[in-house]
Amino acid sequence: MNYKYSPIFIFLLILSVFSCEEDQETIISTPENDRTEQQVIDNDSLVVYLNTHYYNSSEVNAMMNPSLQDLIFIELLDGEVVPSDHSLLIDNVEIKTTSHMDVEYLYYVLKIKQGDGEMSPEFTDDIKVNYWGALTDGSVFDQTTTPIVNDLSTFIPGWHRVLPDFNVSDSFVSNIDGSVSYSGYGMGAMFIPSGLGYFSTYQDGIPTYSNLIFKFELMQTESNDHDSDNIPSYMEVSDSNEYDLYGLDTDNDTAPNFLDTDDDGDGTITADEIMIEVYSDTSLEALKFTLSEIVLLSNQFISSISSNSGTFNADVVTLVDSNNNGIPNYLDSTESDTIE
Ligand SMILES: [Ca+2]
Ligand SMILES: [Ca+2]
Ligand SMILES: [Ca+2]
Ligand SMILES: [Ca+2]
Repeated sequence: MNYKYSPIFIFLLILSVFSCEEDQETIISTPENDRTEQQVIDNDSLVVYLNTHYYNSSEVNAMMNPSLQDLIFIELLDGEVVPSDHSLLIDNVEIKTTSHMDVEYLYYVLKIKQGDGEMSPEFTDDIKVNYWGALTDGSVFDQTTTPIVNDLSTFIPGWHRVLPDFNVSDSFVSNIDGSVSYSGYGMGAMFIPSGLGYFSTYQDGIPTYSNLIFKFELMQTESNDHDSDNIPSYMEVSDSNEYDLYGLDTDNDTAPNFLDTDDDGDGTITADEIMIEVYSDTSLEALKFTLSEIVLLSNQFISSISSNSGTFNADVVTLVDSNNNGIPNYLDSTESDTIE
């Protein structure tokens, strides 16, 4: 049989030609911009924006619960002065610095309300938020109409830095239509360079290397322990980068610690290598008081309070180090005592 001219051969030949074309496309695609160079360009453009836009400061600051729509950014036209009761953004934003992918970034936060609730999210926690996102040319690429709940760790790096600086709301009421109205929530805006956003990745409505502006309302937060090993995820991050969940894999089994139930790979699950004391009360206030009276050692922490059919629970976790080598049992594969 002559394979050379068989339909299958021709089919494979065509397929291989297409594959080659695909490979060529990959090769000629534009290389990613240098992060440090891009940061300089992005920061210049953000500073221009903040110097040429003002907001309705008196009005929004006087509000109990300002909404996303209440905060308005207005362009300062050539020769115009900032109207009274308004403020130029550059005079009111907090200038922040952070390191991401070995580059020093500047970003800017406008704090309207800190938030009256006690809790602030860790970047690994679930958050309930309303937000509005736009480019510096004013085009809006995304906005919520009702609050969404999402895992903050899945958001862009800029959000990881900004949201933990705000507090949640301190009260809410349920409306007749089933919706919930929050009061005393944290509210503000962030102005972030592309390197803390999507950088070279195109998103719907967001060209590559776009600086991003977000307004947000932070309603609630809930602690995440992605692998349910009783070590909250914010404590299972890289030693060198507090925002890197994937950079810590103690037992090198390719499962990062925040997704690994046996972090040191010694065959005893993490939950059995730490000590947990459960505190319960039917009164949340009473439980909080009890917890506030506990003097915590440096190897102890209190897990977040959960509620279960009328009872409030909190765990006091002790990271036991049986052989006193400075490494707690759950991260020490040489130490496998099980604690009951
Ligand atoms: Ca965990
Ligand atoms: Ca691991
Ligand atoms: Ca773990
Ligand atoms: Ca273990």
